[in-house]
Amino acid sequence: PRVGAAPLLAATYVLDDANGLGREFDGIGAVSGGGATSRLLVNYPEPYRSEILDYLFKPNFGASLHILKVEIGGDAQSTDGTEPSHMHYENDENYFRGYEWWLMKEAKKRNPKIKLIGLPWAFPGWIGKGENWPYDYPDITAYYIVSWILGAKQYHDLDIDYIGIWNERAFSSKYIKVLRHYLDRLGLWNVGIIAADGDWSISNEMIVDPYLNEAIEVVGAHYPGTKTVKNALLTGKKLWSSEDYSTFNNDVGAGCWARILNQNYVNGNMTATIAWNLVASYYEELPFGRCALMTAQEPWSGHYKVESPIWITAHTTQFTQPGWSYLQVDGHLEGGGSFVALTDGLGNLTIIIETMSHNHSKCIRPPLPNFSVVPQSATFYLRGSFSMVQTLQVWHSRLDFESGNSSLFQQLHPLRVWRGRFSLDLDVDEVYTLTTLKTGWKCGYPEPPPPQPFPSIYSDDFNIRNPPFSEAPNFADQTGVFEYFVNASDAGDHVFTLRQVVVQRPITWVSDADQTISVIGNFKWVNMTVTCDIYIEKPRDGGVFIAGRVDNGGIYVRDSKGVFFWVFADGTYRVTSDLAGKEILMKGLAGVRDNVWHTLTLNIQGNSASGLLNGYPLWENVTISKPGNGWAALGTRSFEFAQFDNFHIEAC
Ligand code: 147
Ligand code: CA
Repeated sequence: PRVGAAPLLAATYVLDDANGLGREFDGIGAVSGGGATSRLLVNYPEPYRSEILDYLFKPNFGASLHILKVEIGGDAQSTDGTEPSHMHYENDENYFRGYEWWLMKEAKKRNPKIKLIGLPWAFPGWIGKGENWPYDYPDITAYYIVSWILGAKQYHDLDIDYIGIWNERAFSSKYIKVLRHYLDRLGLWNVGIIAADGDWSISNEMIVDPYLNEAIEVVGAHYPGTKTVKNALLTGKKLWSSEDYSTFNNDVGAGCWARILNQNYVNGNMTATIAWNLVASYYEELPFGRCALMTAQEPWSGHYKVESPIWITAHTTQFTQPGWSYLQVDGHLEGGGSFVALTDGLGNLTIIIETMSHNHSKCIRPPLPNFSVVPQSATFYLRGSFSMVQTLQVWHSRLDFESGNSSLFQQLHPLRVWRGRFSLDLDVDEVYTLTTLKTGWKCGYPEPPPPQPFPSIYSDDFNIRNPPFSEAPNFADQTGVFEYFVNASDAGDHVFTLRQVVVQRPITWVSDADQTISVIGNFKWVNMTVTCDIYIEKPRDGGVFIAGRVDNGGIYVRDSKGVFFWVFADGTYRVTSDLAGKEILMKGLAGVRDNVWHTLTLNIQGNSASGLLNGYPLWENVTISKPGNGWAALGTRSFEFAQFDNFHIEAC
């Protein structure tokens, strides 16, 4: 009853399967990695960790994702940190590093049908024999990738469904064919190749190279802006938005996600959409903080937040499955917005409608051309197999940008279909799911604990015999990889330590630093005392540091500033205000040697810093200006082995 308002725009839409169906639906998913986006999740205490995983993966519960895509760790920076490779060195193989194996198993436990995808962002240096390029030795690269797939099966009983080439970087037709050949030779026919996780341009080569076309199962484009290109359609392949979203997870992020989930098919014929990223489990001040479906960035408090994109996901995922088919419809609503309709071919029908307005559905990229959405009435005619449908379950969300009081994924009264038709009044910024399925569910868990800052007193002695993960809690590696290590022959108290293990510059995805670094703590820390036992392994020019007020990481790690206290195997020390070591505040002799344990202490108070070696003052009253706050950190001078023990911070 819109008294006094202009008559509501009214239009009709027909849903009919009599002339066949549209494309097969392949699922909605999310990416863990690219990079280190699940880093803090693994150390959540129970029951919160399981709750978060349930919200993401459990069918008919929350996001109920159909696809999980993970990074194949390459020992290099891939956005919010590094992820460890299963082959740090040429003769090295270990399928228990990092957390992606664990995450894939947790996803499978909840949904045995979830599809798994692996994609590298970076590669260990040996793959390129010194060149920063993974395609000079395609057999080596294929062997490395196929090993990851075989390791997934052998050590974790995980079947990988799809494998990618090189995230957002060049592809090589030669390499793709070699990879396909390796897969086939090993009987991995069921592993499909997705290419090339960048723009659509690979399709230009596919349509003139039948062997390349044959090798590829899915053309995957990133941030396609809901559109595809002619040559991609001409390949005859499945088209996916294999990475999308990457938008801050407030209601605008939810609006972005709702719009592209529908319109990637409506405008672009894409049958899967994958969000970067799954869960924001990295320090929020790293790049793209909270650009995830939900947030779980405080393992120390147990606090997490199920954000609105989770419930937008549920509108699709709870009511359709990979293997269903889209109906042939235009999908544009006359008053703006879109709809898709899907069927299992057995009489079930799911319709998802979104009416997101322009300003409430902008994604991080690409720029969104203008359009308008108005309140409208939509009448749907159900024909063909659907003419028998009598009632539809109704699930509804309304993003409210004025009150901030959005209503998310609420079940409304079922809708009667009268003589094969029904009408719906649609407002702006709404999502409706109309479905024959009665399995929809929204319940959830009690509120988790409230947020807390990172503890201001924190220690780790790394004394753990069988760690559940290869990395110590809360350390977020930004260049290099820091792993738990056992010195079996150590007679003293350094049997269990943390060791930096990347000794050759990787084939990078972005500009990793020339030093290695792992950050930890609270970005807002100003004053702090950091103490750590250190052990340089590399003679002559080897060196390590501890640091405070570190102000950058992720793809910007090379530019990190802070207060860095270095000691070197040649017996000297330095204090610098940058990771690169160019801005020297103080230097002198320390007497530190390689292959001996020493204790470093860095004390930063106001605009002054001091350093201790083995408990004795080494340098004092060094004046510091910028940055005013940041994380604590440790690391090495180059890609070299070094160990750390008895890490301790007191900060405020
Ligand atoms: C993507 C990466 O694949 C992700 O790992 C993550 O870094 C994500 C953050 O938004 O971005 O890479 C892109 C970087 C730049 C563009 C597109 C994707 N771009 O400018 O179009
Ligand atoms: Ca120890």
